[in-house]
Amino acid sequence: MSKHYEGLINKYRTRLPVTASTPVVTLNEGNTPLIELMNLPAQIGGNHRILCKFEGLNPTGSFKDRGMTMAVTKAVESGAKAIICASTGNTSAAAAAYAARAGIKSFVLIPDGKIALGKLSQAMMHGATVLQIKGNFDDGMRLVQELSSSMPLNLVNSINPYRLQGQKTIAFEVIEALGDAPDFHVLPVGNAGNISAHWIGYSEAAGVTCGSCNHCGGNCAYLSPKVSSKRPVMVGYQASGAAPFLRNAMVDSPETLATAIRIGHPVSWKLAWAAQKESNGWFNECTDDEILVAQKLLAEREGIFCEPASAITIAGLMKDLKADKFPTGSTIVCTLTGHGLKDPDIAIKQSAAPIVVQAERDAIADVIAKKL
Ligand code: AN7
Repeated sequence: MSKHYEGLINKYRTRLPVTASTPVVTLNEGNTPLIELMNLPAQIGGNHRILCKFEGLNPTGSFKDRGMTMAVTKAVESGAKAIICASTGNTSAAAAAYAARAGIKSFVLIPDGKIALGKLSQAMMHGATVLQIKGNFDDGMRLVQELSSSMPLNLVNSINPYRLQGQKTIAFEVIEALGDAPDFHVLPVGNAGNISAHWIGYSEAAGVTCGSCNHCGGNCAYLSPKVSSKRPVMVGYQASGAAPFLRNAMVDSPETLATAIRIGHPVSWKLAWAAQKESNGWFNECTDDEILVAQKLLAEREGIFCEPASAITIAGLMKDLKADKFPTGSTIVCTLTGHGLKDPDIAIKQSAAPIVVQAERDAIADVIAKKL
C-alpha cells in the first residue's frame, strides 16, 4: 500500500465487502480528525475527556462520504449506470459527488424548501438531477424505494447495507486514535443509519457479533482482528419535533430547524434500537434553541464549526452531563456529522452582523478600540 492515504476502502479492505478486483470509487474520504475539546469541558461540567470526531472534514463535508464510497463502489461493480436517493441534503451531496467521480447518473429527491443551501448547491454543481418533491424526507424515502424496484436505479440511502459498511469505519478510526473504544459515543439520530453503523464497527472491532448488522445476518465475516477491549455505551440525540425514538412511535410531520434530521420514519428503526439496548445506552431530545446555543458555543469556544444537526450532539451532551449520566473520568466521543458551512443561513442568522464602517483608519480603529 502506498504511504499516501487513499480512502477508507483501501485502508480497511480486509474488513469490508470488497475484493481485489472491485473498482474502488473514492475521494479519499475518512481519516477525519479526533479533536479533544479544551475549553468547553470546564464550562459544561464534569471531569471528562470529550473528543469530537469532525466528520465535516470529509470531501463533501459530512459523514455520508464514508457510506457513499462503499455504496457507489458496489453499484459500479454490479454494473449500475444510475443511482437514486432521498435526502435531507447531505446524502444528496455525497451521492452526486461520488456518481460524478464514477461517471454514472444520479437522481436525488429533496423535500420542498427544507434543505440547507450549501447542500443544494453541491447536488446541483455535481450534476445530479435534483427533484424537489412536494413532501418531506419520509415521502421521498418511500418513493425512491418504489422507483428503484421498478427502474434501473441503484438505491444509495442507508437502507442499502453497503452504506452502513462504509460508515462503520468511523469506529475503527476512533479506536486507532484512542488505543481502545471510548466509554461513551454520542451522536445525532435521524434516519438512524449512522448509530447502527457505529455499533457494527465497534462490535466487529471488539470481536462481537451485533444485532445491528443487516449485512452479515448475524454471521459476521469481518470479526478479526480484535482491536478493542470493549464497546462504548451508545447515546443518540433527536430534535424534539422529530423524535420517533423518544416517542417510541413514528412521527408523521417532523419539524426542526436542524433540517438534516427532520425525519419522522427512520428506516433503521430496529437496528438503532438494537444498538441502544445492546450497549445499555439511551436516547434524549433537544429543542431547536438548545441546538443553536450548542452550535454557537462550539464555534466560539473551540473553533469548531458544525451544522445544527451535528451540534445536537453537544446540546444533548450538555443536558446529560447536567443530569449526571456519565461517571467521572469518562472518555466521551461525539460525532460531529457535518460542516457548519453547509448551512450558512442559520449561522448568519444567529451571529452579530458585520459592522459597516468607512474605509478610513480612524473609523476602523474606533470600532476596534471598543471591542479590545
Ligand atoms: C449532518 O442526508 O438523512 O441517523 O438524507 O446529514 O444516519 O440519518 C442526513 C442525516 C446527522 C442523521 N447529521 O444521520 C440525508 C440524511 C447530519 C445528517 C444525520 C444526517 P442518520
